[in-house]
Amino acid sequence: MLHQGSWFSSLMILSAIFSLTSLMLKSEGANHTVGDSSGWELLTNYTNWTQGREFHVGDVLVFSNSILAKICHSSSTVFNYNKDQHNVMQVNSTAYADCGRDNYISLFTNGNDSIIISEAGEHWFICAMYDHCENGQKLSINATL
Ligand SMILES: *[C@@H]1O[C@H](CO)[C@@H](O)[C@H](O)[C@H]1NC(C)=O
Ligand SMILES: *[C@@H]1O[C@H](CO)[C@@H](O)[C@H](O)[C@H]1NC(C)=O
Ligand SMILES: *[C@@H]1O[C@H](CO)[C@@H](O)[C@H](O)[C@H]1NC(C)=O
Ligand SMILES: *[C@@H]1O[C@H](CO)[C@@H](O)[C@H](O)[C@H]1NC(C)=O
Ligand SMILES: *[C@@H]1O[C@H](CO)[C@@H](O)[C@H](O)[C@H]1NC(C)=O
Ligand SMILES: [Cu+2]
Repeated sequence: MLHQGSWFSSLMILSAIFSLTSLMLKSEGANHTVGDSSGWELLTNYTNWTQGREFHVGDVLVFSNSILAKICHSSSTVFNYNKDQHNVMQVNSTAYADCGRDNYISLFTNGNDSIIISEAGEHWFICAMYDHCENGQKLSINATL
């Protein structure tokens, strides 16, 4: 009896530790480098990039430069996306679909923007520079808790 009881409480403690650990790991939040090695640019299909990827509240979307551009400018500070060429505009689904730039939610123009996903659901981002959005520089993600 005593044996069984202590075995049970050990199990309880173990499972408590396990759920606490996974909670802590979860609260850390993953970094998603948008476009991976391509970064935030014109030639990447960001719908493809989201395939097989999970986004959770607390994760961070990092909009930065491509690996190639990093290598080309390796000795300078140009590790960011070219902010004369691109930006990151968070919009609603309508503006995502028609590349509307008039009523945006937020605008990021740093060249190295880390955007924390603070809510579950869909989030839409476009590049509002030139005709980049019309040419497909847009990202839609669906985040879960
Ligand atoms: C995400 O990136 C930030 C800033 O570079 C870093 O401090 C943090 O540890 C990273 N998180 C993970 C889970 O890699
Ligand atoms: C995106 O994926 C589709 C289908 O999987 C493929 O046909 C297309 O070439 C991909 N586009 C890019 C830019 O990789
Ligand atoms: C870009 O942002 C990341 C994460 O915040 C940081 O680790 C990195 O040093 C930044 N790079 C530049 C060039 O500012
Ligand atoms: C997006 O915002 C525009 C402008 O405020 C609005 O007309 C439109 O209905 C919104 N779309 C959705 C799906 O909420
Ligand atoms: C990106 O690829 C998807 C299929 O994965 C396709 O439906 C979509 O039209 C493509 N977008 C562009 C801008 O080519
Ligand atoms: Cu752009």
